[in-house]
Amino acid sequence: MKNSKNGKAAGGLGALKGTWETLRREKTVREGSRALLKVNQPDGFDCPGCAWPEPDRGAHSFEFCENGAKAVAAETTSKRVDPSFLEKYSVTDLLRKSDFWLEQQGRLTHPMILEEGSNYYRPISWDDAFNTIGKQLRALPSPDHALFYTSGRTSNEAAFLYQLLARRLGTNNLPDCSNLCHESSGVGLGESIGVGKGTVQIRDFDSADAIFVIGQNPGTNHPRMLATLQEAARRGARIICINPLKERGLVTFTHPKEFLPTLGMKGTAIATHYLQPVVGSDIALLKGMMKHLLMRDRAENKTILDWAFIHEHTSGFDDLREDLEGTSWDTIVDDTGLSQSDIEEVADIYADADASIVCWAMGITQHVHGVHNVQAIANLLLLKGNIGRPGAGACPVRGHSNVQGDRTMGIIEKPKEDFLDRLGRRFGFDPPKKHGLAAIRAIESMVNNSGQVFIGMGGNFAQATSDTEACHKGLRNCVLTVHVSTKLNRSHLVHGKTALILPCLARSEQDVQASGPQKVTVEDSMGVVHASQGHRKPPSPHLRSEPAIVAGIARAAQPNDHIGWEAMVDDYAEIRKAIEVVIPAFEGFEEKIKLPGGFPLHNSASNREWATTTGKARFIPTPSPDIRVPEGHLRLFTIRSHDQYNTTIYGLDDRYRGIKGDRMVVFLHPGDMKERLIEDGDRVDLFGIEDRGLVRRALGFRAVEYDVPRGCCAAYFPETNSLVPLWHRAHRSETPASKFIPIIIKKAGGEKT
Ligand SMILES: Nc1nc2c(c(=O)[nH]1)N[C@H]1C(S)=C(S)[C@@H](COP(=O)(O)OP(=O)(O)OC[C@H]3O[C@@H](n4cnc5c(=O)[nH]c(N)nc54)[C@H](O)[C@@H]3O)O[C@H]1N2
Ligand SMILES: Nc1nc2c(c(=O)[nH]1)N[C@H]1C(S)=C(S)[C@@H](COP(=O)(O)OP(=O)(O)OC[C@H]3O[C@@H](n4cnc5c(=O)[nH]c(N)nc54)[C@H](O)[C@@H]3O)O[C@H]1N2
Ligand SMILES: [Mo]
Repeated sequence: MKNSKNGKAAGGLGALKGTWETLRREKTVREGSRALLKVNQPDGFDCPGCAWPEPDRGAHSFEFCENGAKAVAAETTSKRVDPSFLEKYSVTDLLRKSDFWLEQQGRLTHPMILEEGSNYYRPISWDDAFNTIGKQLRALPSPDHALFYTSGRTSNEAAFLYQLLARRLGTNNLPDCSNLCHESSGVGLGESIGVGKGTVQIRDFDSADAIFVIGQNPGTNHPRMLATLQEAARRGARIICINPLKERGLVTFTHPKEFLPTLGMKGTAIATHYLQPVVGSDIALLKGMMKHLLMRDRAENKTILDWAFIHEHTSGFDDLREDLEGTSWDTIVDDTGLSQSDIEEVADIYADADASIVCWAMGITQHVHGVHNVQAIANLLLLKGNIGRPGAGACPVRGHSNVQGDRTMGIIEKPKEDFLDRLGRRFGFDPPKKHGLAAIRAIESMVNNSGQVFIGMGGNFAQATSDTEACHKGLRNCVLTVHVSTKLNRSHLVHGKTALILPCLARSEQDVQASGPQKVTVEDSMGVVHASQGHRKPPSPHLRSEPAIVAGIARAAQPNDHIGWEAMVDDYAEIRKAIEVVIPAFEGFEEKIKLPGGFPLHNSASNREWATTTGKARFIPTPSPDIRVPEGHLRLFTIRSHDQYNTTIYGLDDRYRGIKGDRMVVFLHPGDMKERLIEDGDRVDLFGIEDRGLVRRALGFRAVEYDVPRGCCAAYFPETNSLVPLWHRAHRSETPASKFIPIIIKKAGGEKT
């Protein structure tokens, strides 16, 4: 098959070239390269790329990562979106531009307002901007008409102040990007093992015998993880990838650091086994593996499962066994499209490994049955006691660099009562108890005119969520939309009656407040908290830090309030003192972040303490979902290209998948193409779920023959978000099911592009 035979190793020279081209395009070769030397260093700033931890943070080792470099280049760009730019382009002009073009225009420099009826943003002073927001917030019939969205780049300090602002005003409406991302992991693990986070540390990868990577594409999205997998592969660990699409980064990899010395050598093979199940069939596959474990355990005198662990630490084993016995191999083979022997082969590796880690990401969480997907993984781990011991555990790999920390800080629409009690006691008020709205419900509230003020702490809500049309309608219904941003994006253009852009400092920039230069803290995917400090001169003297912006809004909304916002902004150590009191596990915060590698937060499951309803780790049977689609339909899953960071489009190539200069592509199985008389390169249109008489569509894609299972196809987000209705979301976690969208593909006129 054409594109998948593009067999070079991931990483290597391509990664070095990709970085160089981005630095050049952003006109930041000098600045950007200098900033790169401070990424993830003990005295430097946390990489804004992803949440994968650093192997040895204390040790001044230069960790190269192409996508981290692109994120830094995007921040350090010498281009600017200043008042003269926004005088030249009206909002209507900008709406016609692509997301790629918007991103290319550079850093925002001034607070800007779009007044009711106007088509142009104009500069506004910070005081006037805050007063505009304060006035609208005060005018709401109830604080529950305001929505406070967070994207996961926000620091712990900013996130803590932001949730305090929402709650002090009286609402728990704190939708955030985890609602679109790992929410299914949080809900699933919370019920199974009593903590919604992963249980491994980076050092566990040094001693795992088997590492499963399910529904994740680290070559593009967590490139530093490939270095970890490379080391594991070299010492002989088995690496089993489960992914409908053959991702090149999981097949072979050359570390860019090693490229020059090893010039001409082949990369390291990463996957020892690569299974390509039908999209959405992971539960069936995992159940197949577990059936095989049970079978072998019976045949081999109870030596396969960890019986001591099961007896001492778990509940619900009999229910799980019954569910597995009731699931036939025929159904499993039918659902997954794999053979029983393929599944048994990887089950044997798991059975014979002393310690196994299971990693996963969006291929698991973004399904209607996303929570059960996660619980099936937990069941598999628990059967062999693979939680709470070295070399083993659950590893949901987070996306945004501080998405996990934001949650720890209280960015959640359903806060726990003890958290609210401590927050109320520390700040002398009664926080609201009524649960608030998560992301998709926030859209629904804006569509029906209940949500009236939308404030985005980072992110690009208009493009990141499902049902683009509904989301845009909702945002346009608002009386006020506000975005705290570094770069221009579509959420600034799909606006409420009045709109504000509040430009903020980025990670790599120096943040000076009354008490001097400040540092902030973040938490990585493995629950390690550490400091981050920018050193670069900000791109404009008018930028403010995220904590200062939150405090500015708070002051304007409640001018005479007793909360000491100024003191906390003057010296962020004061924010950390408050965090220490409100959030358990942060005792001695200020001292602990002086440690170069930071400090790990207590994780009860890693210590085999089970904060679940039964007081034990729970086996939770997962019914096999119906993954059939109507006749003639394909299962579309939406993915990221190598040149994007979520809605931020850095470029139009997807190097590992062999795509150049085009994002409007759909990856198809040759059999599905033939059946529809579609040839590689043909133009096709995608038609989504029929929804109250409306057929959703995404038009003008190019068909690309690819190594995906029959009946499945893939395309990039956000271009395909219009195909996902708001109600097409996971049970309980409510994450949009953007990895399983039943669609019809039709040839558009048949001409080649
Ligand atoms: N460069 C870069 N880095 C990023 C991001 C970015 O956009 N660009 N985004 C960040 C964020 S916020 C996140 S959450 C992470 C996302 O990281 P990933 O989860 O790796 O991102 P996706 O592109 O959504 O890839 C999902 C993978 O799951 C596979 N998949 C799809 N459906 C299924 C299924 O049903 N079963 C299985 N087993 N696999 C399936 C797809 O083929 C794909 O390889 O990356 C973070 N890092
Ligand atoms: N179909 C489909 N949809 C998806 C997904 C999918 O796989 N498929 N993935 C989902 C996932 S996992 C996620 S996490 C969401 C992402 O959703 P979001 O987090 O809302 O989106 P991003 O694209 O990451 O946000 C980019 C914007 O953040 C701003 N920004 C960048 N750095 C900073 C900073 O330091 N501070 C501030 N204040 N702003 C900053 C910039 O203005 C930039 O334009 O998208 C989701 N949507
Ligand atoms: Mo994410």
